Amino acid sequence: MTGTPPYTPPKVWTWDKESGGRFASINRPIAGATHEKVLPRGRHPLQLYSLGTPNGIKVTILLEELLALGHAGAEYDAWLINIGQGDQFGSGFVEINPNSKIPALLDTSTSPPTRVFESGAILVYLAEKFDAFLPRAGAARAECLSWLFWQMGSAPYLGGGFGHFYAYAPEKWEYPINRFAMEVKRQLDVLDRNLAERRFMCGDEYNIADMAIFPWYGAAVLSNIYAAAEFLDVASYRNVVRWATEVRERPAVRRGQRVNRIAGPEERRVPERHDASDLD
Ligand SMILES: N[C@@H](CCC(=O)N[C@@H](CS)C(=O)NCC(=O)O)C(=O)O
Repeated sequence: MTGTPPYTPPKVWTWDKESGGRFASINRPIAGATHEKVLPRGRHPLQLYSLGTPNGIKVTILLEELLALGHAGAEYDAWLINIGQGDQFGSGFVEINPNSKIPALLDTSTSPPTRVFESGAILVYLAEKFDAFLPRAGAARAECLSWLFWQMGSAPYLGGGFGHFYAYAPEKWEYPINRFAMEVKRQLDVLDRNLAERRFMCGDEYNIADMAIFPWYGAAVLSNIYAAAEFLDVASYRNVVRWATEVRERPAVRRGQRVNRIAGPEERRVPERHDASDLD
């Protein structure tokens, strides 16, 4: 009925075979470094170690927005961490992110340098540092943080759940695809209802909640991620499409989306960024 092959879990799980899905070669049940590798450092105060994925571009979008606002202190070097080649398990990267996932930031303007990992923590750190794109207090700040944390909790169902089973698993199994398609459609409806009343996620002001949600849910409605646009009927979430289209047009969003990008059209790839002119 479900198309799921029969499987009886053993008493204790052991890592004795690869799952066969895409990314199987980088998945491990243990943390820590696999090899010694010192991270490179550039001339700017902010050193970003990342890749142009939805989680990575949240940070480069914010950095480009800060630079567009005139915050020269937001100049940054963006170094490529190629997760397909296991760079996230190098000793230098693990020192700044023990969780071995991009993005990770090192702020060398503090003494000693400050490490920040998890995209949401990086967005809050930078927004506070430059006092921009995050309301200072009260209900407006609570609303922004609520939507920011909504993204952190929700996107794993879209990517690790739906995307994994619809696009990357070795076979199509009805049970997990059903379960995660239902949840992703519910999430899109949450966004759609919110954006029916508001121009941006928190009202009239664009902030880090939009920057966090756009790379995942904007891509879901505008970029056919996982080749699932028709399957999920994304066009029916009209308010999300309207919002995502407006966010996509922002010059800083266009710039940020190209940083640390190693896939897609050649002219949109900027594997490393060390100067504004790398994007001009
Ligand atoms: N919750 C984390 C998720 C980061 C994440 O999942 N990064 C992925 C790329 S989008 C990664 O580095 N994967 C490498 C791996 O799992 O080994 C965040 O928001 O920063």
